[in-house]
Amino acid sequence: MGTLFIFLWCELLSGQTAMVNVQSRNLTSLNGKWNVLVDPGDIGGWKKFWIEPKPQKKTDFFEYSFDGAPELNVPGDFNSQMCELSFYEGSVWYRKLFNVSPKKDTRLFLYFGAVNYIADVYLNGEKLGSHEGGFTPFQFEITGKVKEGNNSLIVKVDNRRLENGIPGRGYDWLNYGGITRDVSIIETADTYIDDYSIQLKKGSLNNVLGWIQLEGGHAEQNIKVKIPELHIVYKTRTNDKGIAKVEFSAPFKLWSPDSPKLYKVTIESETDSVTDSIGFRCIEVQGNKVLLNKKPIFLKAVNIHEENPMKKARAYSAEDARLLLNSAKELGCNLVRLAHYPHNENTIKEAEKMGLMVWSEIPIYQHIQFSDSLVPQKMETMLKEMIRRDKNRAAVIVWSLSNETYSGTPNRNNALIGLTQKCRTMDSTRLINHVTNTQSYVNNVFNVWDTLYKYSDLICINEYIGWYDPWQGKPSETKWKVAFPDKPIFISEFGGEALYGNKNVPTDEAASWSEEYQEQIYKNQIEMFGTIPNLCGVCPWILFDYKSLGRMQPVYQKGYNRKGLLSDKGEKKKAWYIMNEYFKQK
Ligand code: GCB
Repeated sequence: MGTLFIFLWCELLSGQTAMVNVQSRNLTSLNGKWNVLVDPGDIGGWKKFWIEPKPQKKTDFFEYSFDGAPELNVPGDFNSQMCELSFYEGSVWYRKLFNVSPKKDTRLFLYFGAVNYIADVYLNGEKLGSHEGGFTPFQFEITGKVKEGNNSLIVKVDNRRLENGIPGRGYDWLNYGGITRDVSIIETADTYIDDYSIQLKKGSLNNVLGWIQLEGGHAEQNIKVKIPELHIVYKTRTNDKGIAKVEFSAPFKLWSPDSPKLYKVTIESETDSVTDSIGFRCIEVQGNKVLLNKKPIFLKAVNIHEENPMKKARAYSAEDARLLLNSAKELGCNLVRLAHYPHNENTIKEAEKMGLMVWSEIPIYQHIQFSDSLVPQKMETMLKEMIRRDKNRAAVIVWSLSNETYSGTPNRNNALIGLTQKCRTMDSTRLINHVTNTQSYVNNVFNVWDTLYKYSDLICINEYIGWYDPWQGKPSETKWKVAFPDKPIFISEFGGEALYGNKNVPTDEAASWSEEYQEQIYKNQIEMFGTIPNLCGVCPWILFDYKSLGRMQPVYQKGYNRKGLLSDKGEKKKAWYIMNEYFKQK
């Protein structure tokens, strides 16, 4: 087995406890109603009976109880489910009672799709562990800890912002807290298929290069990878560490937005078997172009937050995903930038089925404390968790590692350059980007530079000319000075705010918040796009108006960022039609 291959595998899995890849697993859902105790004063931590069973004697002091406590839906954010928690940032304790009958020679894991932001997890009064990070999955092995019959699972969730959190203290979206994604029990064989990577080798249209990892006492086993539709039965064997390299070729019909082909892929060991739906495609940058399956592609993108505008809640289900993604399709997109954190798995899978490429990012956003000693480790863990979950999804073409971090911040460059290198060793097959707004716009000359661009496959620029910055000449005469002029340029954000229905008012001032003002920004931006060298795509900010505590303009915003092309009720603003027309022409 090649040393390079072992290195890639190790980078991705190192430091992780067993983390069962949940695709096609036998899952027992713990979704549904959970009892909750809201804990604004943080007393649950020292009143330890919160995590213990009921008092035994009548005289036992007993001030708090999950029995009879209010209920919240899991998955779901707590802010949208109880009006007194609308803007809450603090602790909420959740409890679920459940029954299991553990079988002999099987292992059980407790899986959380995501909890925002810190989760402390207790099973039958015993602490299983903690997890930090609001948008990636985690799990604990509960074999031998879970009892036959009744069990009590308690999760303390704390969505308070932390100075050294990721994201940090300041961000422009609602801090939805809670158990926001699925909770399940996974049952596996004693030695089980823990994880696998089955994707095309970088630059190839037909060679698969990947690996399989078994976990458990019986490490060395015969393995088969089957793709029935292509009559593939690839045989290999795991080594004494449970690892097998996978390398074969096949005449794949490639995944693309026009033809989002997925194959049923089964991996069989002697003790276990899993089935996944996998697409095969090749994404690369050559010179100043982005190539999908070796053909140049213009990235017609839109930014999306993980919020269902109709429910005014954190999105999590396949239905929520379809609402957001169908709207992106209708706009004419072939790519969705899932801002600014990894979105739920349903979104990735639905996008993959409907032929939308996905840009996935970790929430290294603006105010990160790079000089805090804990931050580098947190960044790396989040990156690993994102890649681990979605590395087999063909739709994901970009790992984006940061957004608008400040170039003058101490340790920022070292931390992010290091992270980029780690990311390339974990997965070299996708594009890796940083988004910055290290720029100046003077006398109609746009100057773009940032050390991070050297390490980024695309030059990704967020700019809000016409909104935060006034035009300084004719958009069609904008001049560009770009460091690293040979790379493709992607406008990852642009736009301005308008309240839907606010029409036919003076259009020449931003303060009018009119649809016409926003429409004009889009017209000007499109003229300017014509001046950008190596433009490979554009991505308006944003698809729907969305909730944000920082947006409290009392007449027009009222707690919403109004840069949506669609209102929070899904109504099309005038700018929507401009963007739709542009994408049709591209
Ligand atoms: C940005 C940020 C995005 C904001 C947006 C805005 O540059 O990347 O998260 O929400 O601007 O609306 O100002």
